[in-house]
Amino acid sequence: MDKKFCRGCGVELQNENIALEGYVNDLDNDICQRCFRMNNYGDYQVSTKSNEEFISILKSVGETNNLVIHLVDLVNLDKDLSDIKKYMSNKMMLVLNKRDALPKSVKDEKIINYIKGLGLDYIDIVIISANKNYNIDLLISKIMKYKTSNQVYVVGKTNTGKSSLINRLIHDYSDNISDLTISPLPSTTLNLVSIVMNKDLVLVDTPGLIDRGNITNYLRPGELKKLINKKEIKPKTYQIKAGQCLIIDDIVRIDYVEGERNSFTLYIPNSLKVKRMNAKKQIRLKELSELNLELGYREDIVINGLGWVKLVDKAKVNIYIDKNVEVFTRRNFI
Ligand SMILES: Nc1nc2c(ncn2[C@@H]2O[C@H](COP(=O)(O)OP(=O)(O)OP(=O)(O)O)[C@@H](O)[C@H]2O)c(=O)[nH]1
Ligand SMILES: [Mg+2]
Repeated sequence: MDKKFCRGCGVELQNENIALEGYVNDLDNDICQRCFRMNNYGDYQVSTKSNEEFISILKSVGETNNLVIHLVDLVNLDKDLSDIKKYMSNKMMLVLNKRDALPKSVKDEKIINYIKGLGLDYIDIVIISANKNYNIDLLISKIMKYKTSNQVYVVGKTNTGKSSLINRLIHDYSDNISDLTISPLPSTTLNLVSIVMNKDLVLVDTPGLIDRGNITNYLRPGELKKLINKKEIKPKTYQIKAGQCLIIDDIVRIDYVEGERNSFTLYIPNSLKVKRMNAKKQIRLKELSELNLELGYREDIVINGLGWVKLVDKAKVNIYIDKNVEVFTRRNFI
């Protein structure tokens, strides 16, 4: 019998092992049980596929001459930009998603200037929101302008919103009734899924690369829900003196070790609770891995998958966080 693939995530369907991906009771179904449960009950199951499989899928995209859309999440910009390009030399357009999660006061121009400062090579850059339908018309016109054949791929890190974007395009620009599976968990899409938009355009969804340093790999599903930016992030500013610390939920602690009175502005999901405390009197989260950072003027502390903290003055800080989560500094993004 011919192989059959799930219409939601692309995995090969099988009716032999309920514990394995792609399981369906009946091979007449078009959607695997994992997608069905995610779509209907919000019951999320983590995938067991490896990043190596996803990398080889990306490399296969790299063997085509088709236009590639590199999708990144604006809240996790620097890390989402990394790694993807080394697997392909296709003509590539950079699309920055989740504009709705950034404060409205930030101008798109400022974001574009930040990207230009990184010196990356893309044929064009577009800022969009797949969920809030921002600049989607502009994006589709650019896809039609740059495509080199009928096939256009959407690639990126996991959770950047590739499937959400394609769903948006399917619903607004085609008669196709397909629905790709989306979820806040890493690795929702498991294989290539081709969507016929019309006779001139086939969009291909791909599994996102897993970023080992991203915090979403190390949180329980309940905690993960708090990280979803459903609305615009409301930055929280604290005036901090050396000797004080900020504790963000049970996730991360930032101790201000040395420096002048400084302003710390947090760009993190609104549902996370922040406490400012006296560092000496507080032992909370000190059991986590400790990282010492030294910041220059106008730098951010970026916590991969969570958000960032904007500082104005020079500072020495200690960060306490899960040892697998990547934390780094960059010049102020906004
Ligand atoms: N705020 C906001 N969230 C978005 C947007 N687009 C997608 N999301 C959310 O991002 C999460 C991941 O979306 P998916 O479409 O599953 O991401 P993906 O890139 O296909 O992920 P993989 O299949 O794992 O590679 C979901 O919680 C979406 O609701 C957007 O424009 N704005
Ligand atoms: Mg997906």
